[in-house]
Amino acid sequence: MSQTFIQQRTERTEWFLRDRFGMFIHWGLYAIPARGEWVRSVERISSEDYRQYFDEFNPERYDPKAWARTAKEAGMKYAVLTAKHHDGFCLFDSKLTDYKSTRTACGRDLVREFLDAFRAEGLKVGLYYSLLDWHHPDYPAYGDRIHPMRDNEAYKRDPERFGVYLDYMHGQVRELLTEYGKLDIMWFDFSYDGMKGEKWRATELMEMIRAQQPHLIVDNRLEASGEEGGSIYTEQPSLYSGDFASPEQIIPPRGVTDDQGNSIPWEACITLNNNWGYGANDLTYKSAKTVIRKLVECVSKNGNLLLNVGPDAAGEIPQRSLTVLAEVGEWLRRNGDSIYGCGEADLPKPDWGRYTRKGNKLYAHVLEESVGPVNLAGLGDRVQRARLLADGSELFVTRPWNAKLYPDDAFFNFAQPEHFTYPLPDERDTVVELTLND
Ligand code: H79
Repeated sequence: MSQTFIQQRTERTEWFLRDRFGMFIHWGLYAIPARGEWVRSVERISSEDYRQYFDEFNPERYDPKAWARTAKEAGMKYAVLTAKHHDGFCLFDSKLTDYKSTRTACGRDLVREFLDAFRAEGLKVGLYYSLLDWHHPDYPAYGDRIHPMRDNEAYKRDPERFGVYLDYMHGQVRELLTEYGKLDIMWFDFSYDGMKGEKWRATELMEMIRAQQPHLIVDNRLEASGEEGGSIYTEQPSLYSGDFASPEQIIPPRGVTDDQGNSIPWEACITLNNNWGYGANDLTYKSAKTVIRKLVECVSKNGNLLLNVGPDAAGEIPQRSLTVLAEVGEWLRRNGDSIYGCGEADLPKPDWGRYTRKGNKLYAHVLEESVGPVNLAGLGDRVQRARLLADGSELFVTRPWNAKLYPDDAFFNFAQPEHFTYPLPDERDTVVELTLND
């Protein structure tokens, strides 16, 4: 039974593991305070005080077609938008609440427009849906570890009524799965303390999801993850273990495997600066070089990168994010063959960078300039030819006079006749395509 489950997971995630690079979009009322999507919790803001942002919300420059072009040109293959974050505000026209974008001044179903625009660009689409809800009157508040009203006794709630919230939550997921066409990913967030697994009625939820959209892939956050356990890391996952692990703000040092050492699908979700939701004063952006190298690191460990943008209150992706994404896309346009459809090489990590691999194509991501020939440890006479991936130009597999001590290794040079000093053609990541004999 679990074997079948893992087979199904392998089939469902095939496109996902091929696509490797996606866009995460955190957007909601919290774009107005512009201090991140946790602002209500961090500053213990009541629903009443948070109401001003609902009354004000009117993102007139929301142009999802422009977002979709940005994602596409960045080389991203899929995108995941927050249909509802922890604050409970819905970016879709749910029949189950008035706390939604269609009841604000903007009056638009932001989710539907997002889905239409991204599908039109040929991108796969996913929705993030928060299991937590700081707006719903039946979600635990007083005494909950992170609810904005955790210290306010007036927000003591009847635990018997948690079922009312669950009906609402399940109902909204059903709406998203039945009223919005084919989705590719559902991204639930998150389980903590006792709020995990069957506390969410997770089996029932997953049965509904699998019945409605069997191809859909789901993250692993209906159950506790990491040090708290979680059965996706075993060979006997439960129905709600999900299809992929979701390390957040970390790239797993050794990739992600189950407890038997089998690789399992995973996706690192990472911010471009230090916030998911728009942070007006957060200018701590990663460089394109860092993003490129982190994407390579994920793929070299069999993982995906879901890179976040936080559009502002007007509906625009911040210019600094656009600049970084454009540069990443420019690199991917010429070097994407070393990312899409690739995975780990099953070779030790080289001194000078990383490997990715697809069949008999081995991609050397040279991050550090070498002195003399570049060493391909253990590859002996397995390398047929070497090309600079960015332009297809010939590089030189050699048996250098000064490397006779290393008969089990292969080497390549960037020039012929051989040189000893090679400033890298792309200091962000110079990719060399090696064709292997086997
Ligand atoms: O949606 C994004 C985050 O809001 C959400 N997951 C990603 C995808 C997330 N939920 N929980 N966490 C992240 C981890 C919790 C971090 C916290 Fe904190 C540390 C909560 C309180 C202290 C970060 C720092 C958030 C507020 C202060």
